[in-house]
Amino acid sequence: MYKLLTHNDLDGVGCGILAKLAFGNEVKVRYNSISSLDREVEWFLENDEKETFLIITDLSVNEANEKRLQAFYEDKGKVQLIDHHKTSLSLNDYEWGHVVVEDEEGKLTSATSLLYEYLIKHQQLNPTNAVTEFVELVRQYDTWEWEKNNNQYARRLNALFYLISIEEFEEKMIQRLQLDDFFSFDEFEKKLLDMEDEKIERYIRRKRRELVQSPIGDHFAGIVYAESYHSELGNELGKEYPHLDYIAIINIGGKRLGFRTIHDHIDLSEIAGNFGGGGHAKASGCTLTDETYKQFVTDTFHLEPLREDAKHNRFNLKRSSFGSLYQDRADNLFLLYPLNEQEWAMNENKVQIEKTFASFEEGESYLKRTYAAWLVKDEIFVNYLISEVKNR
Ligand SMILES: [Mn+2]
Repeated sequence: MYKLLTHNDLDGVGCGILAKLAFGNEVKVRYNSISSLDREVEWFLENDEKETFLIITDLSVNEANEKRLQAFYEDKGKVQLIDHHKTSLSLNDYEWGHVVVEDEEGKLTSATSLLYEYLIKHQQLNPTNAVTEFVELVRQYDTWEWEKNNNQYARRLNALFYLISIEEFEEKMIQRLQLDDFFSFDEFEKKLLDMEDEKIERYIRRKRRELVQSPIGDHFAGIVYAESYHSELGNELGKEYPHLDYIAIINIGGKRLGFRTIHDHIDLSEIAGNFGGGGHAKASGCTLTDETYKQFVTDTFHLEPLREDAKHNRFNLKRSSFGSLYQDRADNLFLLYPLNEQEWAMNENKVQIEKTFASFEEGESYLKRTYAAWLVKDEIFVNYLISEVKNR
């Protein structure tokens, strides 16, 4: 018998699906949150049969269980832990620990991709096209590579995962991976996913108007309240406001704080770590404590949301050689324009400020961080230009 204890997200359930493909009725799979794993491990060590091979994927154990598992292993118990989180790397010190963050080719791993390799190597599972495709989609989603590759297939696989129950997802996928030559969605799933996409779009449009910004520690954060679609929301808001180092998403009911970034120079596992949480470089989270509540909720509650840049302009465009016109809540007007190939200048109410910028992005970031300014509509821009001409 095998027992698999794994995470309850797509990557964790991907492991469950592979284990069932490999072992069929010979494996019992339990899906866990990060916080419930240690209880499950203790329960296994106290109650399960000695013959059962314990596999743990996509999660790591606390120090006490680390010791218990080592004792279990020394006592001829069978255990294998497979994970890809940086924070678990020290478990490689044990013979039963296999933690790889990046493979030999420099590709980021996921628990599902590591387990797939493991099962193939031990000849417990035959690789097929469909399974290989499925594993790659899960890996791309879990490592955020899908975003760089714009792999909508991977994104939709995760969306489907959250639209149906884990049991239903498992069953559908196992059947498909056993029967089909290639991995694909059926017509009903496609329709369901299209409807979900539209719903997310409307949700994000609404949330966009609620975003506030604030310096937090050494960083500049965007802050928004949301209970669902954290990844999509963090991603959209991050792209919309590149001057923000990261987006903090507050779930008051769940007492959780999620962090998302689109920037490579930000390591969110570190930032969440400072607040007692953890995760990846581009997505992490922590509990809403008294300290984080004060910084992210109390101290920002009075702030006005950021105004959105005008979307349908034909003339007042970003990076334009004529300049791009912005406005703040005090009705100040800012024109950001190129001086030459290497330098951008800024006029505040028609007077050039001393500071210049190495790029449009740098200038806009300064404008948005300092004045929370937004790109104005064409109408205001045209009037501005007319008055400029008259003054001359
Ligand atoms: Mn994972």
